Amino acid sequence: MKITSAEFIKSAFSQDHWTEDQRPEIAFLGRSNVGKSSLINSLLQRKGLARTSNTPGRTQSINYFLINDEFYFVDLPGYGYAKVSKSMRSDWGVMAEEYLSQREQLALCVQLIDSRHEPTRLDLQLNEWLNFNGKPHIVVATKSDKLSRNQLPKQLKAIRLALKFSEVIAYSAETGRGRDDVWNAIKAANANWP
Ligand SMILES: Nc1nc2c(ncn2[C@@H]2O[C@H](COP(=O)(O)OP(=O)(O)OP(=O)(O)O)[C@@H](O)[C@H]2O)c(=O)[nH]1
Ligand SMILES: [Mg+2]
Repeated sequence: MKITSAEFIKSAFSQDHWTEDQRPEIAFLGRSNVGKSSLINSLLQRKGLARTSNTPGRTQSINYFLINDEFYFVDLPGYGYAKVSKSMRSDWGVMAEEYLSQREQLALCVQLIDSRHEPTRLDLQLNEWLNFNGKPHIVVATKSDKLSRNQLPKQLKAIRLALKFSEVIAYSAETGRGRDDVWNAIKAANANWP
């Protein structure tokens, strides 16, 4: 994918701050610290465009990036960081849930899962929600560079078993592994967009 432009547009803290045009949106979802902002920077090969940090919960707003003037990347707040509680709503925040359920421009959800661990309860809950609601999505297994050549296939198998209806792509923001596969999924989603 040739990136001719990638710019930060805005941070939205509520629904009336969402963008107002009809360009398709690719949303990045996953628990705090899983590597959402790093994935965005790595796909765009722009260091520091989306803010990354070692402190979980860094991204608190919905952040819009306009790519090639054609589509948006949407960096959503991470879940599983705010207080522990029962429903996805209180665990994650009303904002992300509203966005996912109401956003008509949503062309693809990219769900991130840490390749080193089994999907968490909230990962499974989100994945079931995406399937149940018929939201187009792929799963990206992040930080694959932290696993050995023996460990990675085992972990991928376990993740694929747990998320049986989703395509899972191993990714590393350090090495760029999986970059072409993720871009192909994004291109396909944009091509299918009306
Ligand atoms: N080794 C390695 N580290 C990674 C990778 N992706 C992210 N990290 C590290 O993981 C930490 C969290 O990454 P972020 O991209 O900020 O995670 P996030 O999901 O955006 O986090 P929040 O915004 O807090 O929800 C940072 O220290 C990154 O450098 C990867 O592929 N490999
Ligand atoms: Mg982030």
